[in-house]
Amino acid sequence: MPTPVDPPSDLDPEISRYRLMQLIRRFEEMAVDLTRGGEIQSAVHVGTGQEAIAVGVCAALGPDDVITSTHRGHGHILAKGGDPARMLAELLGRETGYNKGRGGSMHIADIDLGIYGANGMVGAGAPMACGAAFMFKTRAERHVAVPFFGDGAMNQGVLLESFNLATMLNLPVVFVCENNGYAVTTPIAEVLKGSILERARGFGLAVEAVDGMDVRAVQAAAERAVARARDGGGPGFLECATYRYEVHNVSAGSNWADERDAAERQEGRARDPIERLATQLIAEGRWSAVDRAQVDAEVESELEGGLGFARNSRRPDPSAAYDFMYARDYAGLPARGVDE
Ligand SMILES: Cc1ncc(C[n+]2csc(CCOP(=O)(O)OP(=O)(O)O)c2C)c(N)n1
Ligand SMILES: [Mg+2]
Repeated sequence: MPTPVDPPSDLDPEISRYRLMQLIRRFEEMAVDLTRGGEIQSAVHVGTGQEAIAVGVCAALGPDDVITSTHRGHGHILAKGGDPARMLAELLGRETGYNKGRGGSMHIADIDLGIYGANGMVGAGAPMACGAAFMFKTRAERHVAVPFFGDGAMNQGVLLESFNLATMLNLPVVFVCENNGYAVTTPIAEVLKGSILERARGFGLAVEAVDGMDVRAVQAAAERAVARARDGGGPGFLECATYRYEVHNVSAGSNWADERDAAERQEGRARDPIERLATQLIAEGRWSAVDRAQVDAEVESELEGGLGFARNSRRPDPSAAYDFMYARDYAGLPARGVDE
């Protein structure tokens, strides 16, 4: 799959961003259905509603820039060029998956694409991105590292340490906070003192608040922050206001009720980033409903193909469940037993 910075040449770049958001939306809806249906056996955290942040930010990145992601990482991974077929295979626990079926949703990574991993530990991607940025700086490479994280992660000490490190060392990092207003079911306003933006500004980060439901606005803000960081102008911080459509996570057999206010949920959905971009493109005379339906059909067929690939792939043999878990399984490292 081409990376978003290298869209199919026949597509208007904005239409390719629509396509990518739609791919993420339908991938995650499919993941939810497969999980509720029992075919995916681990929990999935989906970011339906939040697609514009992943797509807008990754549109500002090049192939050598890196991202770190979260427990809600499918969108980031797809936006940086991840292969939906291998991702589905991973979710279905197949050998052809990104982690050979041993990791599931929260461990998908593709180092060659600059995807330094989804991450089940809230906030843990931020210091990893600082490490990557420190490497770029040490090697005098003009690349940028972008950690995505949620509003809840703003209360993790490691985030604050990362902000300090990034400004003290003037690292090429752009922190991207996806503020969906909740950490699991806790409204962020009940647990975060002060303001997210002012907290980041206090560390000397160049901050900007952006409508995370508007892919154009996200991309423009990301381009400013990435260009500054790339030129040695210092780390940045984007607070992207967004809304998560689904419950916090979905797992087979559990059916969490959504405790959020119905009017709030409706309001969140009314800001839909995909509808918004489609409406803009059609109103500007650059696209038609027919062309949109064609792109949507292509997305469906790509995902159906990916699901077929995943379903037809082998499951790991249970006796090999621990293979590839430890670095000793990789070439060049001495073989060591699990108990050593
Ligand atoms: C260090 C750590 N603490 C707690 C958890 C449990 N946990 C998983 S997701 C989550 C909420 C995270 O909220 P936020 O950062 O806003 O991300 P969102 O889920 O809203 O995308 C929590 C507390 C965890 N995975 N890691
Ligand atoms: Mg949140």
